[in-house]
Amino acid sequence: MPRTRTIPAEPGPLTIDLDATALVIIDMQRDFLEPGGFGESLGNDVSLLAAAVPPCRALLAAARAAGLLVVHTREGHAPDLSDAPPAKVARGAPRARIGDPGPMGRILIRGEAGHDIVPDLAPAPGEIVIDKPGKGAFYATGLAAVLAERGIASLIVCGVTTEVCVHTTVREANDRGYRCLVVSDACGSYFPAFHEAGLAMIAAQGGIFGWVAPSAAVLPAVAPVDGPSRAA
Ligand code: C5J
Repeated sequence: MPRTRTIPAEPGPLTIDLDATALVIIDMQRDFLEPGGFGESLGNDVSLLAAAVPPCRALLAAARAAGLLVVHTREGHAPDLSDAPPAKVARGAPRARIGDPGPMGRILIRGEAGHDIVPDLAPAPGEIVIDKPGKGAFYATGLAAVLAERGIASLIVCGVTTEVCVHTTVREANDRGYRCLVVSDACGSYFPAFHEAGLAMIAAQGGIFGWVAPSAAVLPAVAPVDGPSRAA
C-alpha cells in the first residue's frame, strides 16, 4: 500500500509516496562549506552555507528513519583532470584553481579531504553516493539508473548551492519527469539574493521546476508514522 503524504508547499500542496521518493543531498562537501576549499578559492564567504547543515541533518535523520532512498552527491574531478573541461578549470580568477593544492588537499579532486561530505552529514554504509563532474547530478553519472531501478518518482532536494548545483539538478530532474520538492532552509548560497531568487524561480509559474517548502513542513510528512518499508 502506498505511503502517501501531502506536504504544504509552494505553489501548492504536493502529494508523494514515501516508497517512491528519494532524499537527494547536493554537494554538502568540505570544499564548499569550509575555509580553504573550492568555494573560498572563488572569493566566497563559506560561512553563509553553515545554516543549511542542521536542516539537512534533520531531513537525513527523518529519511533514514522512514526508509527513504538517500542519495548524496559530490562535485569533483579525477586526479588527472580528465573529466574536468578546460573551460571550467580556466574560469574566473580564483586564488586556487581546480586541482591546485590547498589546505584540504587538491581543490575539488576526488579522494582529497576537501571533496569529503562534512562529518555531520556523512553517508551511512549502503547509502548512494553520486560523484559528478558537473553542476547537475544527472550529467555523466549513474543517478538516472539508480532512481529508475528503485521506482523513484519524487525527489526531496537540499544542499548547496541553491542557484548552482541544486538548481541545475532540479532542472535536469524536472525534464526527466521527477517531481522535485526543494527544502528552502536546507539549501544555501554564497549569495542570499540568489538563494531567494532561485527558490522563487522553482515555484513560479505554477511550479515550473517543482515545489518549495521549509523543513518544518517536510519533516512531519516524512516522519514514519507507519514505519519504514524500504530496507535501510
Ligand atoms: C558550485 C555547487 N557552486 N555545488 N557548485 O560551484 O553548487
